[in-house]
Amino acid sequence: MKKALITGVTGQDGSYLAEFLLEKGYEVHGIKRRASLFNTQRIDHIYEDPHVEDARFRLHYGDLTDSSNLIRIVQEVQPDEIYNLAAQSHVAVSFESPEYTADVDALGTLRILEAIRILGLEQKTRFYQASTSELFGLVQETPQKETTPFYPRSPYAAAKLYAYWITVNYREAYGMYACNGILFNHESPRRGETFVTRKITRGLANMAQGVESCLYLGNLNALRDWGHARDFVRMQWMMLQQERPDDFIIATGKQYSVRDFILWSAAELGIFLRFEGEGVAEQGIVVRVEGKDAPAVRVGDVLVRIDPHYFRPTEVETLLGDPTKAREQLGWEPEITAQSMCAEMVREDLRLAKRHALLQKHGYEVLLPCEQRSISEKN
Ligand code: NDP
Ligand code: GDR
Repeated sequence: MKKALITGVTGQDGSYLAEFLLEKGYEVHGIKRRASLFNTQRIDHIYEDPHVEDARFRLHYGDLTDSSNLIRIVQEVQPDEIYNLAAQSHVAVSFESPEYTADVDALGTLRILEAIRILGLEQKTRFYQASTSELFGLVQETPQKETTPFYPRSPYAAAKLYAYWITVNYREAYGMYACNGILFNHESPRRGETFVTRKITRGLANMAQGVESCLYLGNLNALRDWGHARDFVRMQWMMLQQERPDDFIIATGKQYSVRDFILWSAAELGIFLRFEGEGVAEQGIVVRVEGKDAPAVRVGDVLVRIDPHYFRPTEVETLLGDPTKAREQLGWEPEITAQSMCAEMVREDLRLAKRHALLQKHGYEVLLPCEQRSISEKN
């Protein structure tokens, strides 16, 4: 039985990858951080009681800033494959916590590579690094390929640039099987609530049910190549099954704006919006409401407003990936379109919003966590 170790197992990708590897028959170990509240919501459904002798899913406390802890876990698990998905992954937050972001995202990667080397596992353990399209930042070529020059535009991207090159370096210096997956944005109903897609689907679903009153956003013109996390974790595994390690772009090859994503999400709820105004005065106004999923919305309501707080000091305006190498060398193709992913996210957030509204209606006091309220949300 193959053993995999996943850092960031409690995150969006970690949860899908753990499911995927368990289905493939792996023994899966995950590193979770100690938190003052439970933080395993995304993996609770696959959790196995560790007292069960043949449990195939095990969690270890750990942190990418703690090398002795990482060495001990790698020593204990002796993994065939390590997927390094843990990161401070929010670009806007990285401007607020640049040093911590560098510690986790850049040095954290080095710490794992060193753990493999110190323990003499260079020939046994294959390593996957969660690299990112943010490396292209101020894009030098469109679409972006494996050969496109990098130009990072945030502390997050600069930290991930170090992680990218240290992974290449350990492959070349020590003959390790180490790969970078350069992933473009990928989303799902499990996406963190402060990334733009989830913020939109959750915010609009809440407004449709009368749980929130307005969605505040930043740059609506940003263009992204959005895929589904489920498609993308499959490719992460495929990259470690090749004869030789290599780096690949993982993208859909299609590009849409944040504004497009808002319009799709609203339409899925039966709400039709028109954008009026320019710059920070731009607003998304309801022009038609159809169906019964948006009982709290009226024609003329302003559902979307711009808050310059969400503008970034340096923005990545446009990203579009060319996944030709992944298709030709690995036979990988994304199966889920951005539009159907958006619909899936809206349906799931609508289910949560309906539950919330129902509890409120029956007199239960339910508060949105402060970070989940559009108005007070920081990122
Ligand atoms: P998430 O933010 O959902 O998950 C990040 C994970 O890292 C969480 O499990 C988090 O733990 C964990 N983590 C954060 N800091 C530490 C730390 N110091 N030590 C140990 N664990 C830590 O990210 P995604 O699942 O979306 O992304 C996975 C990886 O892929 C990340 O490295 C991200 O940068 C990268 N990436 C993501 C893309 C995307 O579009 N989703 C695109 C390209 C790259 P906790 O749950 O406790 O917070
Ligand atoms: P990104 O994702 O920065 O591409 O990083 P995010 O969803 O945060 O932003 C995408 C674009 O939307 C614009 N935007 C807003 N973003 C947020 N979060 N909140 C807003 O209110 C808002 N309004 C407009 C942003 O300015 C940006 O242009 C994600 C992360 O998963 C990274 O870890 C990963 O490496 C990259 O994708 C690829």
